[in-house]
Amino acid sequence: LPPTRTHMNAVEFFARHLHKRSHNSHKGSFGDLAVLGGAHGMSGAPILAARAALHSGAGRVFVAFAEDAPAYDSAQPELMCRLAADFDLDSATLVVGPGLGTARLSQELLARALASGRALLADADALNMLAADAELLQQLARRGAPTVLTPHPLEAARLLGVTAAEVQADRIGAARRLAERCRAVVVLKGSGTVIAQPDGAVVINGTGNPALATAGTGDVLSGLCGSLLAQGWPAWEAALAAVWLHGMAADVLVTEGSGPIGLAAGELIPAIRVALN
Ligand code: NPW
Ligand code: AMP
Ligand code: MG
Repeated sequence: LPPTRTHMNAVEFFARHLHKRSHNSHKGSFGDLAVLGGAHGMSGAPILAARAALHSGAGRVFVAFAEDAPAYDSAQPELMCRLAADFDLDSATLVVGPGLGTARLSQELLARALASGRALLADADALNMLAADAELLQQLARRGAPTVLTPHPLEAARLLGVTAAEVQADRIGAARRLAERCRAVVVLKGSGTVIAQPDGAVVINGTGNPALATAGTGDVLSGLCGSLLAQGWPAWEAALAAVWLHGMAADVLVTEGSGPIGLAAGELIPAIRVALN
């Protein structure tokens, strides 16, 4: 197996992969992203992901709600809100899962999303539905387009058919197994997030802190990573960059802001924007 890297040289990495915006670029130059989520009572999750995507540079960001689509997000009217059933899933890079629920309608949406030829990030309830349906999991592994999975330890455990304690006992092994089985880049979240490729390459992220242990931070990460995919970053580099930036934003907020207690996930978004710029 390739060696495990415990950190990356961020300055060198971003100098290589983050390109200056050309003078004549336009919104079409930075990709379209759609976040599919938001079953009844969980609209906040895809909105957080979409806001994170907007502020990390995607050209156009849609929120495709499974249910209860609002006309617009009054705090972020730049986002375009749609009902997922009416959305052309081949028209954008996709983040699937934040607050999506696992009902029949959501399963159908996930199957449609997996069939799209666009880059796709699966998180949260998309991972829970994949864990419960071998056919969907096969469909995932057969995808031709770039695919990223962002499980937390319990979501990874459901996918692997083990307990969260077993995942935590061998985080590198669990991330590698999932990446190999799903033929996708896997981001196993939690303190010391592990990013793994199907060929066994692994990086352990060095940024981030327990201020992130609050609802919605995973949704922000999925939107950020999806935004980089929409802007044309390859899956591996998008995952490494997103995890590093997300953790760095939390580190800056804790050391230069108001300390580790009480961070709200949405506060990460302007800090991610600053870190990226
Ligand atoms: P415990 O408590 O230790 O037994 P679930 P979810 C474990 C949406 N959201 N290390 C831990 O288990 C999401 O997008 C909506 C170890 C924890 O209790 C999903 O669609 C929001 N264990 C849906 O809700 C904001 C860890 O997993 C359990 C771990 C359900 O997602 C919130 C939770 O897992 C949320 O994002 C770690 N590092 N991390 C909104 N504003 O609309 C997690 N665990 O049962 O899959 O529930 O992650 O909350
Ligand atoms: P989720 O559980 O999907 O909301 O994702 C939580 C996010 O917060 C992931 O990016 C985790 O890696 C991060 N996170 C949670 N707890 C910690 C911690 N103690 N240290 C560093 N990152 C954390
Ligand atoms: Mg989550």
